[in-house]
Amino acid sequence: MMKFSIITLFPKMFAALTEFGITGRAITAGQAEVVFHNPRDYADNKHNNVDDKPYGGGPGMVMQVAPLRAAIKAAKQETADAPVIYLSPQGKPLTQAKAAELSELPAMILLAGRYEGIDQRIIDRDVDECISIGDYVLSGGELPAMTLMDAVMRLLPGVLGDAKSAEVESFQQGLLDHPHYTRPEEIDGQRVPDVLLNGNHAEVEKWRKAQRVEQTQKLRPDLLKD
Ligand code: 4GM
Repeated sequence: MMKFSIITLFPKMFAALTEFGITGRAITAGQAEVVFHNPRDYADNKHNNVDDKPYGGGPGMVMQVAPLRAAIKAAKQETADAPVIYLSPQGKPLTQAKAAELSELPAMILLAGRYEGIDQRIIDRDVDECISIGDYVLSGGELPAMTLMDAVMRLLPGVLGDAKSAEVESFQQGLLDHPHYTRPEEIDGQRVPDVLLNGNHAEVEKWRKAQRVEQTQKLRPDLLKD
């Protein structure tokens, strides 16, 4: 059982992950648990504000230390020695290898920021690791947190069927997937490759491997560099 503790101002966004598909089933089947801590619940002012103007001026707002630190503390009390991971464009890139590494942990605390970011002192003292899902900026860390959770959850034992588990291994070999086809054999003049119709399993596997190498060479040659 993997426990994800999420620090977010918008816990409802996570329904996209917790209520649908393979990730939803992982939770109902007890392979993963997701709990939320909302910094808003720890705000000390009467309007429950959790942001303030940046020192030094400039546009936008910054998430304050106190409510964020209180939410992290509450998460830590439930999950001793879970790393605090901040989703940020400044983080180390999320890769399949990183997801596999994280899937070995019993728990993690994911910090999803809003506004222009969080006070640096949270990063300096409370955050163990910064992870980025790619070189672009989103309006909050929730989608990056869900992306990381999905990548990790599908690697947990029993979450995917045996067939799907083989697919996971395929990316871990550093190659793209091969093309897929289903019925009918021909549609609008487009035929399924003959090799897939012959029932020769060894030939099919050989073709798929060749396709994976070819697709990777054509679409992502950077993946073949080493
Ligand atoms: C800027 C600073 C993560 C933006 C702090 C978070 C993209 C990623 C945010 C922040 C994010 C990423 C929130 N956008 N590339 N937006 O992983 O928390």
